Amino acid sequence: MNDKSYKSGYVALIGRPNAGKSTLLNHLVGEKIAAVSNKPQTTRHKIQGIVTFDEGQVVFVDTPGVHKPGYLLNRRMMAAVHDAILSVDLVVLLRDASVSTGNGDRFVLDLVKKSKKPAVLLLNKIDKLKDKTKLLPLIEFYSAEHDFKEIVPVSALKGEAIELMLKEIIKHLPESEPIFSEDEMTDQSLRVIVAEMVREKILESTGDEIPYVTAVITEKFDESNPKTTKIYCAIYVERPSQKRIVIGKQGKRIKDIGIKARKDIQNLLGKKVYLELFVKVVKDWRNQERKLDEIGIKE
Ligand SMILES: Nc1nc2c(ncn2[C@@H]2O[C@H](COP(=O)(O)OP(=O)(O)OP(=O)(O)O)[C@@H](O)[C@H]2O)c(=O)[nH]1
Ligand SMILES: [Mg+2]
Repeated sequence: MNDKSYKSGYVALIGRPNAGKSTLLNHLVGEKIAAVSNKPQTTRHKIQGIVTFDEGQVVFVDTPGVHKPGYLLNRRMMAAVHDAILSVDLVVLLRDASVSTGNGDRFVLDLVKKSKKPAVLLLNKIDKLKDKTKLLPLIEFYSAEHDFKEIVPVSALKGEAIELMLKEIIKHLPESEPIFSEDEMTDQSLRVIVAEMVREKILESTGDEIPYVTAVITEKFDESNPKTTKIYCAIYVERPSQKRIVIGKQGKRIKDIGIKARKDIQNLLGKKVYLELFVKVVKDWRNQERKLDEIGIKE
């Protein structure tokens, strides 16, 4: 590591909900550490993913999608975005290139501009574009609006152009020793990752309302048995009617959520897992400071 040209730094992934930030983070670290779903507002707090390679180390900071905050939960989510932008060396603006530009896109662009940080634009989901010339007006629009260091069309899902993107990003980071040791992957505890895997499966298997009113917290993580890790997670909802939805007819939905989450958790731990889920009604948790602290959505 005595090579003078070694570079490292922090890079924030910023964008609208659903742009593909967490998909990119997971691809970069090569493990599923962040929940991904087709529902907006999947990510609720900052998640670091550390990528170490020959030329440098990049600490990517995944953030919640930029949206108008209503509850205290959402205000904290947006505070996490601002905090991330302020604390990094470079900002990556991630934009879903398969949808047309709206007010939300302009709002995020303004955030990036105001930050005065060096910025790279990623036009994501290019695998969805049959006609790649559709990228040209987007590139024109963004280059007229801001002096992006680089503009790279990518597919986070398929892993297209990700190596190229890393090369472009590293150019703009300071020369420095690695920040973390080579084997480190994330700042998230296993408890939090596990809870996020469970929440992801809830988002996948429920309709539009439930995702917003659900939180998951790992209450017990018992590794005393070397063969099987026992994990107990509480699922918060706000009303008894929502509890019934999450549990499903004869407990079918929650069983299904448990089976799918357990599979992901076993993959991550490389070990057998016993997973127990239970649903708690916690009225208005989205506006309760203490509950949010407990869940890990910090001020
Ligand atoms: N086709 C395609 N789909 C993608 C790509 N990247 C992400 N997606 C999908 O887009 C949806 C949203 O992905 P996420 O990674 O959760 O998006 P996000 O930006 O983290 O969203 P929030 O956490 O809500 O801000 C998921 O269904 C992903 O599978 C891509 O490159 N191509
Ligand atoms: Mg996300």
